Amino acid sequence: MRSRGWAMIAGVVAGAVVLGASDLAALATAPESAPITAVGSWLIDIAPPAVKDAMIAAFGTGDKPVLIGILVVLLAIGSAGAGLLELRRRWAGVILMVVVALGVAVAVITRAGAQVDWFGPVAIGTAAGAFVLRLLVGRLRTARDEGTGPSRRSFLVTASVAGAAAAVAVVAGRALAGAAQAADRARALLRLPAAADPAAAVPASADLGIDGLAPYVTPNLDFYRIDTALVVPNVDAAQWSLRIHGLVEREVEITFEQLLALPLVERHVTLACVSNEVGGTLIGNALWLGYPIRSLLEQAGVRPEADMVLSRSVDGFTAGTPLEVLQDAGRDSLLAVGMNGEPLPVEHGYPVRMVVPGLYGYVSATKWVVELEVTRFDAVTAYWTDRGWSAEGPIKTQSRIDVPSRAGTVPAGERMIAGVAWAQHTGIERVEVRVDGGAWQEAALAGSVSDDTWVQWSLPWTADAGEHELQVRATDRTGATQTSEEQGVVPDGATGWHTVRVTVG
Ligand SMILES: Nc1nc2c(c(=O)[nH]1)N[C@H]1C(S)=C(S)[C@@H](COP(=O)(O)O)O[C@H]1N2
Ligand SMILES: [Mo]
Repeated sequence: MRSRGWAMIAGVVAGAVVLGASDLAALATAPESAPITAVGSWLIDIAPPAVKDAMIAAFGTGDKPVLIGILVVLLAIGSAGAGLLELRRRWAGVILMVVVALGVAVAVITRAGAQVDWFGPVAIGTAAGAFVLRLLVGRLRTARDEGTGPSRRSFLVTASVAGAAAAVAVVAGRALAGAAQAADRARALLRLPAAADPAAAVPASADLGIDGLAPYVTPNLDFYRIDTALVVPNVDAAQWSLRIHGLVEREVEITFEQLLALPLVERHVTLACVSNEVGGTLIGNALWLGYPIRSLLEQAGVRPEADMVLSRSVDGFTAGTPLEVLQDAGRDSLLAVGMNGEPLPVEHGYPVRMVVPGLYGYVSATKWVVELEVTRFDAVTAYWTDRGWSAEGPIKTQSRIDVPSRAGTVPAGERMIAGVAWAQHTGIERVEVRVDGGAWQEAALAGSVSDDTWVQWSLPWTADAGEHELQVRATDRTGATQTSEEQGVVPDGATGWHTVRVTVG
């Protein structure tokens, strides 16, 4: 191989050293200060909505590993370029690294909760990488100028050692960062109090027990996850507090201990994401334990001119929720601490999140929540509103066919068509199914605990061999039937009838 090829390898090794050294340094600061993570979360913040929506649509919950992967590839390409530059001209590659590092530094310091010492990882990583680049390209140059072998050999030895050290540092850094998650350990030790106002028992009739049909209550591990956090916030419950301020008579601040000492209620609520396509799976039903937000707002004394609560997460995310929904005595809007009988999983908002029946998550379900600002819709905008989504986000009535699934062939004969339907806080009145554009047939509805959850439905079907098109539509308790008009998820949720084509054989 010619010197240029080796110089590119030198660059890639130096890039790996940047990653390894900065990951280790980030152990002393915060995971969010690691360069790749900081740049990734910065990109998430500034990405045009269309790009974000496409990422979620294409990769769902796997969008973050894909983003990290893209950044690592870009880093490798840029580093190879730095190697070439350095070979052409002494210091040129190092200058490229420093310029990129300055950009990364901007990404780091604009993260929510950033501290000055968060510059440490990028500085240390760049210094280590630049040192390795100079060393390796220096060896190459000597070999080239002298046309001798030994220098090339010492290049290979140095590159291998640096590369191996970088790999070990990346693996160790990631592993130690995971182990250092105090939130995981504290959560494992936490015992939540029993609810003063327990949930209604789930009737056996709520689960039809059909293979492939979403269970009435979604297990925590299967619950969809959507958020902008590249690394899950690691919140110390002992340090956590929630501040209620803004258009209030008196500011209220509540600690985790105080929250747990309040009379808690437990309710089943089905959470849904506005990015859920028709037929999509960004929806789940869980049993939430928490304290009514309405009672906290009462303590603070809301001023009459207010009409919105801007909830803020420790990670900088915000949601704007209509005040009247949060104050509604007939609606259990919760400051939740428990999910399906456990403390909130860290990725679902530990220690505290919001859950509001009937509203999409982006306007209501703030995870790792630390602040409620009582304000006005005409005074402030929330995270997704700034990115082209509607300020208000009531969940649209929807229905989904889970069985039979699109994949594979359905055996001919007596089958069940089954799925779920939801109109949170309004309730599902009726679900209808039609086959091959024929007459609508009413499906049987399973049981449910309240209008705040989805409901399973089923319809027996005599399946004849051939291709068939199945469609579903739901009618809510206001009498409104889902529109057939297809609308994408932007700006306030998808519409249309879920349609599944199956082959019966
Ligand atoms: N801090 C924070 N909270 C957040 C979000 C976020 O990006 N950051 N996303 C919201 C959105 S869009 C949805 S749909 C729900 C999803 O909650 P889950 O991940 O527990 O299912 O969380 C909401 N809360
Ligand atoms: Mo969402």
